[in-house]
Amino acid sequence: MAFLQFQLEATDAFSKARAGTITTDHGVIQTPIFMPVGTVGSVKAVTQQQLKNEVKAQIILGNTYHLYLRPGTEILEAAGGIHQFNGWDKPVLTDSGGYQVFSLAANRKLTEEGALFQSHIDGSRHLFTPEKVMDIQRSIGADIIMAFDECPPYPSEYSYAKKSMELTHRWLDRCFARLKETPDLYGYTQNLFPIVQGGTYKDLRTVSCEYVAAKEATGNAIGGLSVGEPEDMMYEFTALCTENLPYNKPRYLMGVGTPWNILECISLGVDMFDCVMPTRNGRNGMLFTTNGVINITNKKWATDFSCIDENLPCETSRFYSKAYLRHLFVAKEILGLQIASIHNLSFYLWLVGEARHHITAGDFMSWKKEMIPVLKQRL
Ligand code: PRF
Repeated sequence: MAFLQFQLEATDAFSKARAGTITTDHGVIQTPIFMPVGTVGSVKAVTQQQLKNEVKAQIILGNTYHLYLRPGTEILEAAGGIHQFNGWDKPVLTDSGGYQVFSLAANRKLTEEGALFQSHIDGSRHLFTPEKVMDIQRSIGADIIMAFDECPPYPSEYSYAKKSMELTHRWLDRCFARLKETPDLYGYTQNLFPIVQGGTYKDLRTVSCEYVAAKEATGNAIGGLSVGEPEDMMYEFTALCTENLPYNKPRYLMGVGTPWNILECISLGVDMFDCVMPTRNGRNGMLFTTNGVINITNKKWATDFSCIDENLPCETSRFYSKAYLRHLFVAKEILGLQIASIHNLSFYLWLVGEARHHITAGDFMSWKKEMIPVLKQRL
């Protein structure tokens, strides 16, 4: 049992894109990779078998905030950790809860010690500290665990972004200290990824990258982006961060994004992505396909008996017709949510797999240039 390893396999000559392999105690991940979001230990509407066989997911995400509130660490520990509990035996990453406390919980209060909040489920009061969040992530047992951070909103004043970043850095030190004092509970190694913050200020981002890089973690994350800033600004700050983070470690851009965001950020040197978009938008009838974006509830699909996407290796995308899926959405059948979620996730995994293929083949940038307008098309 060992810390994760990152092997670079190919680098693009015309951009900063790279193809690599991450090896964890629960298996390998081929990068660039998209990680489906399984907030409460379940990717909404998709079974673990479907994730493996149809979506071809290699790693999924969980959220500390949700898993702590329900089912709680006692049950997770009794199960022997998240992999044993939900049956997903491949790699898992958990977010630290900082971001979720600030987007979901009521009566949040931030102090040096941590974040006080009330549960969005029953109003009960809790305190998340860096130490507590490390302990919870020990109990959950993900292969990759995230540092406890504060993600300032966009826009934020310089003085606020600076204070917030400094707090995130002090919390980061406490996360590493706690992790060192506590053992892996389940016989495999957990990897702590620090998170770069610093809002939309270049000097702060640079300082934060240096602080994070000095931790010599097995991988590093970029937080605080895709929080409402213009898309070009998100790219600008992603580029600044990838330039200042270690070259030989995986870089994870948190909460990004659309299919075209992902291709652009791969070209900027990002290796790992997660986003609720394929599942959440899928449940609202928005489908991402190899030909463009579809609103499946639209009348125009009522008699289109062609399959959802003929170009994907996913059986669900090739088996069901657009007309049938539209009918399921109109009739509010739960099968519709399941098919849309499986399809969108399969599309995202196909997209990063194709990106990897083109990086290795040496034509990533020309492929990306051709692909983006097609992906953005509204059908
Ligand atoms: N921090 C953490 N999780 C996150 C973010 C962050 O900044 C974001 C921002 N896009 C998404 N998820 N811990």
